[in-house]
Amino acid sequence: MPVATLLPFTATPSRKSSSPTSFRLTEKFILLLVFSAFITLCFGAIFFLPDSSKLLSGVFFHSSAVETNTRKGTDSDSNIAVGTDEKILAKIRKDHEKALVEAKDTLQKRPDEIKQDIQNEKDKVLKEGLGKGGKDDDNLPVIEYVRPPGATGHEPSDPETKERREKIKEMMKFAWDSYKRYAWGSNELRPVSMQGHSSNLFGSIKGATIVDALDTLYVMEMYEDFEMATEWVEKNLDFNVNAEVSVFEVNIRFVGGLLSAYYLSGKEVFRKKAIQLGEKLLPAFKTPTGIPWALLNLKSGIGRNWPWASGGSSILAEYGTLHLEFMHLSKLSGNPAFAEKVMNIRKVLNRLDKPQGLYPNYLNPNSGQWGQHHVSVGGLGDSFYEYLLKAWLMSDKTDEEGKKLYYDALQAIETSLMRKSSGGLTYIAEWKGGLLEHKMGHLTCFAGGMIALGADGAPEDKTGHQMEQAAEIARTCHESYARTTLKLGPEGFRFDGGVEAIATRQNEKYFILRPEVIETYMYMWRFTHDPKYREWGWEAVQALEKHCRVEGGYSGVRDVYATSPNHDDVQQSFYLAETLKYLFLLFSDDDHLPFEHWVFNTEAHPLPIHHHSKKAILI
Ligand code: DMJ
Repeated sequence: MPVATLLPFTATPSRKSSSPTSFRLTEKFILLLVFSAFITLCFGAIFFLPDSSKLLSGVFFHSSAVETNTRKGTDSDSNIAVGTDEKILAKIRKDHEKALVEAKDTLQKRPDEIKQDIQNEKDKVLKEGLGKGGKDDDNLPVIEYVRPPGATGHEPSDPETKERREKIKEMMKFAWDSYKRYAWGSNELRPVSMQGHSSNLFGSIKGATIVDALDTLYVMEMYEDFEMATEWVEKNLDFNVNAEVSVFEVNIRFVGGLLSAYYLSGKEVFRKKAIQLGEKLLPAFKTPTGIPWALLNLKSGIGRNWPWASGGSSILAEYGTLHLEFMHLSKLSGNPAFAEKVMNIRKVLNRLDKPQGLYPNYLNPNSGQWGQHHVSVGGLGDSFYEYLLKAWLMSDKTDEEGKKLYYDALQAIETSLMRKSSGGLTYIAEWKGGLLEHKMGHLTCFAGGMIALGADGAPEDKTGHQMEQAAEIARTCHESYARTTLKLGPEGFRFDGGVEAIATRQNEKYFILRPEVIETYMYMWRFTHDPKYREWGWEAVQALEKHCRVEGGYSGVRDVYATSPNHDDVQQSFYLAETLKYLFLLFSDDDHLPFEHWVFNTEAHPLPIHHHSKKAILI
């Protein structure tokens, strides 16, 4: 068969007529090969390329268009139809060529480039959203939620640890179920009288236990209860109350709890509620210095200070424990006001002289001057120091000012307040107008964990030294438990009058389910893996079970030196937020809420670290 007869499809009419024999046999063969390769490529492109839907729609759409046009054409249109056919053929050829070029481009891309293209498309869509104002229905910026690593954990491989971890979860279940049963919607539970309890710290805001417990339910994978709590928050959590609240307590428990619940679950309702509440707290900063009031009426926006606080002062641990939450509020709301308020507190403090480098607990918000010179790393002072360190850590170590303020303050504490008893116990005393009071509060015991957490970044090779200090404080606080009858720690213990780590005054002998000692065990365990910290934690679990567990939940006790417990009938919300969470983490692997990605607010609500190098939570 002459090869020429195989060519009518490719040779153009002009070529054919002018020189039918102008192709040699080999040329014709090559042309045939090129033609077959072209057809094969077209089919390959149609069926196997990632963007095949586009190609298919292109090819099939045009094919059917040809068919439709042909069908539509009448006999009288035949001349026009010939011209149209040529045009259509030319278009088909052009589309095929275009598709081939696109297919070739895609094939040449590496997988990471393809991924990047997809990301760019996504960003474009989000930016278009932002272009329109970038606001959602609640007028909040559109945020792409990314769950930070370690929000959930897994069972430890060691059977004893696994069993202990399970036990803590059972305790949480009992505390939560009891609250659900007898006090649902109230702030706290009265586990002896089995009814609700409301402290005036929260005004008439309700549900403190629900909000404080949200993240613990999540980290313990109690998802049904988490959903139930979420629904309550959605339908009932209301801040439009005509009542006075403690700005500090509402911030650490409610704002902190809502923020953590948002970061763990990604549920928008928590972001929305946290911001709403944050906005309600802003009027507290309307003072001549910007140092906030301790108490605020959420409806009128009128603030004041505790009547007992020296000369109308604001309290260091209260105005100094807003930083972490407020920085996150600015991030999540796009409103810089929150961050500005807490950065201004630093400015005011920076301008003041500090006696021996120490921060007095009282500061007058009108004059900007210190009140009574009382310094404490326990009540009234404690979490101010904690938030300096954590502000630095949460900023991915970019907040150099926070870092310096923390290590300078710790140095002053070491020099002026840290002492060793004759029996060899290290403690942090309190300072009143230049005189030391050799007393340490249960609250002060959090400092072991704080010092361990900061030891790694300590200047001048002090890491080892600070780890030793942290371990010594943990030991002292353990002794304060071990030296009682109930094996639970007193509210305050002394190192004078011939005693060490023992409460001598009746009003310091109570235990209200506080977390600080267990918090320190958890940090010490993470940093040292010394098994004694888990053992000490387990001792506390046994004491809690024996003396605090009652029919309707867990209760504090009035005297840890008594032979049998006298219950105070309050299941504090921080028992679920902190004590049980820290216990659970003590018996969990380190990759559950790892310190590289999370910091805990002072109520043990985990907040993510904003990693600047990576694309983190915010777009
Ligand atoms: C909690 O509300 C917080 O830990 C706060 O910083 C101090 N007191 C209680 C728990 O003891």
